[in-house]
Amino acid sequence: MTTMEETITRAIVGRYFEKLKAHLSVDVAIVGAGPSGLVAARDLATMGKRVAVFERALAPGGGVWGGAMLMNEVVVQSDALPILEDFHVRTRPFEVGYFTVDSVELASGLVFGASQAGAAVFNAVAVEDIVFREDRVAGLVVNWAPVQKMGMHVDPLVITARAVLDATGHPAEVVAMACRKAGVRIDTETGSIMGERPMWMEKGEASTVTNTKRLCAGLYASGMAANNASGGARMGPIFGGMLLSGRKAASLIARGLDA
Ligand code: 48F
Repeated sequence: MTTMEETITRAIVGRYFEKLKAHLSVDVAIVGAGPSGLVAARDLATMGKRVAVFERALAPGGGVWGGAMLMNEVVVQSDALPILEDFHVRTRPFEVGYFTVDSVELASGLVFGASQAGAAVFNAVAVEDIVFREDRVAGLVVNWAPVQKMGMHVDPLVITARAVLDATGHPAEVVAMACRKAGVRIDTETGSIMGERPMWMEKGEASTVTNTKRLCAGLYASGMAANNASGGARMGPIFGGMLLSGRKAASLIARGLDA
């Protein structure tokens, strides 16, 4: 007779590897489950693309959970409200053009929305390198986040992708790998990472969206990663630009895939 212990273990191992095997080769691999990555994931999955999100942290949601200085509210401008409506995240009007959102509802709503749309979110998985073949970014090299954190000498595995989105936030980790290890010239004024500028909220909000683009063959950047790559300003706890950046990234990537 099968014991309950055996059944539960078989269910989890079987279903996890089913999910992983279905995403070893994807249309879009997104690195980082912050606001821009999760909006892009939902939009692309809604368009019927096969999407996997790799997030180093145990809890997807990136920099949303803690609001500002751990006060768990964030601000969103009116032009990003349609995105929040798509995710069924509630807002409260503050002053003209500004709305507040409970950051726990926002983080959980973005994760739920991306998952429900069909994107697979692999949490506690770190991206440690890229695949670079025939002059393009062609996938990700991944490992369990605790393996990376503990500095264990364990070889990684590989996810192949038609497009990769760097949504890693401030460090722009994937773009940095492409520049450092593959020597690519990216589509910025200098051809390399220009570095994030100090805080200037209006400028940062606008540049987050402008800087969201394809940086080289197979590689796009969104959110703060896009600002770091192209020299945009930081903006702190206002999130409209992040959400709009995710939406723009999804539309650029979809256009690239369909071309
Ligand atoms: O930083 P993050 O929330 O990305 P974002 O979409 O949004 C930025 C805002 O949260 C905030 C801000 C708004 O004013 O400035 O910072 O640009 O989320 C990035 C996620 O990427 C994960 C990281 O754990 C975080 O959850 N991440 C970073 N590097 C890796 C990674 C990596 N190498 N592998 C996997 N995940």
